[in-house]
Amino acid sequence: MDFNGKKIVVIGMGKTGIAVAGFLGERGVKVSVTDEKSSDQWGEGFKGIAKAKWLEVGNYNKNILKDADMVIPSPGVPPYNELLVDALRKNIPVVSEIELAYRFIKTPMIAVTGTNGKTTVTTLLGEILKSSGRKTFVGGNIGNPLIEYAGSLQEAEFVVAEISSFQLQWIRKFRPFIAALLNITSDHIDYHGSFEEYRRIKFNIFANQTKNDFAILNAADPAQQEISRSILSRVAGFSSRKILQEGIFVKSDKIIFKMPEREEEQYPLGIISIPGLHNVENIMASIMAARFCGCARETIIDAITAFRGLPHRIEFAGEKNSVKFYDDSKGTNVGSVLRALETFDKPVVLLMGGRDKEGDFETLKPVLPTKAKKVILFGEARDRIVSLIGNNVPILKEAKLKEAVETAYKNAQPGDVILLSPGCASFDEFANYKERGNFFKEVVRNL
Ligand code: UMA
Repeated sequence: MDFNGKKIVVIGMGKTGIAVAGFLGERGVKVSVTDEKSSDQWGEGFKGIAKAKWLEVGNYNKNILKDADMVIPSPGVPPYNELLVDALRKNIPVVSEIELAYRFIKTPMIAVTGTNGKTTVTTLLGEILKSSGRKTFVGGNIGNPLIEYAGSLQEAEFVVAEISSFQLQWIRKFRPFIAALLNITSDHIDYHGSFEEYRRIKFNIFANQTKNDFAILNAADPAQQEISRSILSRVAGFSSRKILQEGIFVKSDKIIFKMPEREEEQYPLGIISIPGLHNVENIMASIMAARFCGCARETIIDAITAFRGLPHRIEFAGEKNSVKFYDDSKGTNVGSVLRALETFDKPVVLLMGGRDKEGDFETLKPVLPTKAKKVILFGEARDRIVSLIGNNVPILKEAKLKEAVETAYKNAQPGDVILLSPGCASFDEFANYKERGNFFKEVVRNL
């Protein structure tokens, strides 16, 4: 990319926008930044670049696009944002931060996407590679923008990148040598406009792969199987539900990995300590990616055995009078609520709610009577959820999470499980899902 004398507009001054502006400024670009919030609410890092000569702070309106050669929106800026729409109308190239980073990253990249499980797979794969003695950068949607690595000395042997649909929206050449799509269920409809569009954007992860690359897909998902026909790279499927001719699958108490021109390998299911069939799938995708990177089976087994999962994902959060509490605050869509419910072998008291993302809560209607004893709804989304899940399970409503937890506890009996799996974003009450999960644990401690 030739940046000489160019003007690039960066929209959004959170983690991504600030890192992108710094990266471009150091390379001689005139960077114009803007944000819908006032500058006192911009990310911490802004102070570090605020006085740079190459920086211009612009108002949040179309004038900022004057003479722009490129626009780089932060992931949270939706495609219907009026600055973006205007940029496209004026034929100004719009690219995402991961696209920019990709153009500069020389290290082989493994990209992991999916509605749920991507942080788990990204983290575990990073652990496996590191235990194999491979220096690895783990980044992307997980928290540290890829552009930070692009601007560094790039000393890693592999980059493992968690990639969201928001980041895949504006790619052109982004091409990971291994791309994994774990699953797709409804999410972020408020951003993408429809499930079909969300799915189309997710498939972008394979768009530029060639025959030397690997595509890891869920072999039990008909939509993914359909798309696999148009993927140019080598497709490797995983399934926890059916035996595959090739790929990775579960057979009795083992995971079997079977690929042409490779000896069949086995991994005992007993090495997995994180709960649920969805995590078996996450582990299978991680094993395949790790083997394609050349990690040894024994090292993979050791790393999986040591992996205890991540906070706020069906995490045990304490016990009071024989009532067990689980924090699944990361469960921000309906698919993840279903997975969390499936993990327990008896009906739970379910805490659900927060800020709605136009979630497809009607999917829960047939499941709740068998999986939940009671549902306590809270937050902005509570009334919409009631209208979609029906009344064939007892429902109570509270405005805030604290009261919802207290009501759940009052309504629980010894031996019950109280599960926070909100199926919604946290932003109506909290800064993010971590803050919500930590608050939940604190309320539980104080009951
Ligand atoms: N903003 C605008 N106009 C808009 C929208 C936002 O100006 O239309 C401004 C906001 O006022 C704010 C800034 O943009 O100042 C925030 O940008 P951002 O929301 O893109 O947040 P970043 O801090 O850059 O963090 C992003 C990802 N956030 C989102 O995708 C919403 C982080 O993922 C990611 O870790 C980080 O880049 C580094 O790559 C978070 C996330 O919630 C964890 N991701 C979603 C998810 O996992 O479901 C996709």
